[in-house]
Amino acid sequence: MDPDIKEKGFKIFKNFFDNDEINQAKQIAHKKYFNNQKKDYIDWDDPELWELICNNKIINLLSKVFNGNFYYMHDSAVNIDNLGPNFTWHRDNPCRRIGIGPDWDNNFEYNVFTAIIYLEDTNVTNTSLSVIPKSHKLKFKKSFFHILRFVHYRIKDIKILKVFKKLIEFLISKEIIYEAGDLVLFHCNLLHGGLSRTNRSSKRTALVIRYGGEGVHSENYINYELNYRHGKNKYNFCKNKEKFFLKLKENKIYTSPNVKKKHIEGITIPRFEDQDIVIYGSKLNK
Ligand SMILES: O=C(O)CCC(=O)C(=O)O
Ligand SMILES: [Fe+2]
Repeated sequence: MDPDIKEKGFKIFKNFFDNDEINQAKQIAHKKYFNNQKKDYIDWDDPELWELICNNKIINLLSKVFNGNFYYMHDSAVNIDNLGPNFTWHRDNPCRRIGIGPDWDNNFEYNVFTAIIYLEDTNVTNTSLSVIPKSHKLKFKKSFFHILRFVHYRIKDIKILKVFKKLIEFLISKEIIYEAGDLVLFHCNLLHGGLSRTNRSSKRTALVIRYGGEGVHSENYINYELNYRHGKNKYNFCKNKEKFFLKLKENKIYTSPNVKKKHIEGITIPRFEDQDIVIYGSKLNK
């Protein structure tokens, strides 16, 4: 695995998407954005999204990152999201509490990744990505940064402690300023979060796709995405999934989404996950 990603947990690839690819992704976001009333559009059924999931440049990049086969984790979205002022970091993997559950089994290197491609500049959206380097490693639990992160989490809604929160952010995290087309690849168990750089919330549009290598971590992720979140429900509404699966197979990134529901020790399921929002797009103040 790329030593930089292995060590810090993330890597930035500047100007990864060209203008055509950026616009293709933005179109998906717009179709979703205007979907709420009619509910007749699902991005997972859209060949435009399949193209992006199987994008040659992404696949070539991942071939270098993974030592061997890798697969689509049946998890992707192009969303216009509202990043609020009560920022704190999160992990994307099922076992979000460090050290608890199979994601933290040190016998198997953690090999599930989030690929996020930003479709607008930080300067335009007033948003950025904050990451805590090395927080994907078990030894992070023993560091002082782990405690500071916990304090930050506990005070995230307390406005008068804003300066203190900013100080913690300054001490333990790295802010990634992006331009449209930049790709950030990170381990799903790295602490990260979308940051609004103003006092109010800010909207940003991004394409997020998850890929994983062989082994238990990918199996665990798919079980989580399909059986505990809304993956399976999404496919229930898709009309063309067989065509999509064929495309994934052609690109050698298909693994079956039909996995039996298994208990995951230490699982965190984000609260307030509304099925309609996940399937048809976010309800924003339009
Ligand atoms: O908004 C961002 O920049 C990060 C998004 C994110 O954390 C996610 O989709 O899991
Ligand atoms: Fe995330």
